Amino acid sequence: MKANLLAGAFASVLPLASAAPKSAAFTGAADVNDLFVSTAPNEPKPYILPKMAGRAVAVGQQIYRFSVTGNASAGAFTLMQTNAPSSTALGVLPHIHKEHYENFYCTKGRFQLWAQSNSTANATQQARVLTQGDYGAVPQGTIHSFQVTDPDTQLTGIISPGGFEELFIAIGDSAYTSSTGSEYVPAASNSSSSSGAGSSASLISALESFDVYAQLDFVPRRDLVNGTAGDAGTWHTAANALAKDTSTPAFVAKGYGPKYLWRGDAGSGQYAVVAPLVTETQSAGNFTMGTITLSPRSANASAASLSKSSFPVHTALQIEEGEVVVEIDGFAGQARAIQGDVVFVPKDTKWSWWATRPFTKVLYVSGGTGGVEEQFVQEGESWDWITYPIA
Ligand code: KMP
Ligand code: CU
Repeated sequence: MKANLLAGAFASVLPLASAAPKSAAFTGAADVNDLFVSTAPNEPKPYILPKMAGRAVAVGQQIYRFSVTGNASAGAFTLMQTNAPSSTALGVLPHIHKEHYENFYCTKGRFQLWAQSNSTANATQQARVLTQGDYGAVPQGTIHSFQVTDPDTQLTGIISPGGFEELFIAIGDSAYTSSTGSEYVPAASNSSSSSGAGSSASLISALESFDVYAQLDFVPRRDLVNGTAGDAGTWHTAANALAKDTSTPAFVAKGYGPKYLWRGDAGSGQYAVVAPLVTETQSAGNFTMGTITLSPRSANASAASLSKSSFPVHTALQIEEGEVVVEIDGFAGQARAIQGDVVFVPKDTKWSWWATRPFTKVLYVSGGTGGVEEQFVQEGESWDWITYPIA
């Protein structure tokens, strides 16, 4: 049943209408303009947070923006972005989380990520240089640190369970606002506070109530060759597997992880390429994430087949490339989301989504199993390519 509903979403072809006027037939119902918000809401509801919008705080020169909060996802996950200039110092001193699984996705620029399991005896310290689309998994009990090394860098952080943003709000120097939407303050670091609480040994040691346990004896290795140290050898040169369990850190270079091709109805030209980064094997079923790359909705499918499906978990889509259209029950019309926008749909909400542009790519996050990628993977075939067939 679900399969039909989702296939229908891809196989339909209503002309792209702009949002229905508020005065139209849907008396008392919302329209898609009401989806667009300026901060993540305090309880789960459908919303679209435009690029660079949302609550933000400055921690030294780093700006943290919160697209999905613990409250907005009823505790499922936090989705946030960190923009910062290049730095000669660590972005945060080495530390562990006991309760939180942290995921580092490079939206753009470059940063270095260190990870070493503290739960596996004699685990090797890993270091990687992450560029756009690269990913690092930091499960509970992993010593980790990062350093921003390019001037236009954005980390996307996915943290499970939700609510970890309270740390940044607590240690932030100030709320960050910019009427121009500037990524960060274009000014040189000129005081000790500009490197932030995470760079002070005494301050980071006082954060245990936020699930931050400083590991000040950890010495980040600097012997990287071709962007990697530790289990070197495959970084950006050969396939990267996801971790086999819930406690091993892992790194997946863009395009080098496992991939699945989902083919829509025969001859429809509807495709999805799913590249999972976290499945239930890594997260104990607490969340899943990865990327989905779509072909545009076919122009010759039947409008009558447009239908919606729901998932039993909260879903967030961060648009990476192209344009996505969404229809969500209770909101008349169609909303569009482009690069940097985040779409959030609560569990059990009927919705459909599709691409208008070739090679539209989203980063998906689900608050558990049974989410937006599952049908594509289950009905899909193992696939060696980052793109879908040419016809
Ligand atoms: C202090 C901290 C942390 C920090 C910055 C601090 C911390 C942490 C992160 C982090 C940053 C970007 C991400 C994910 C996590 O930053 O514990 O995408 O995990 O100043 O304690
Ligand atoms: Cu951390």
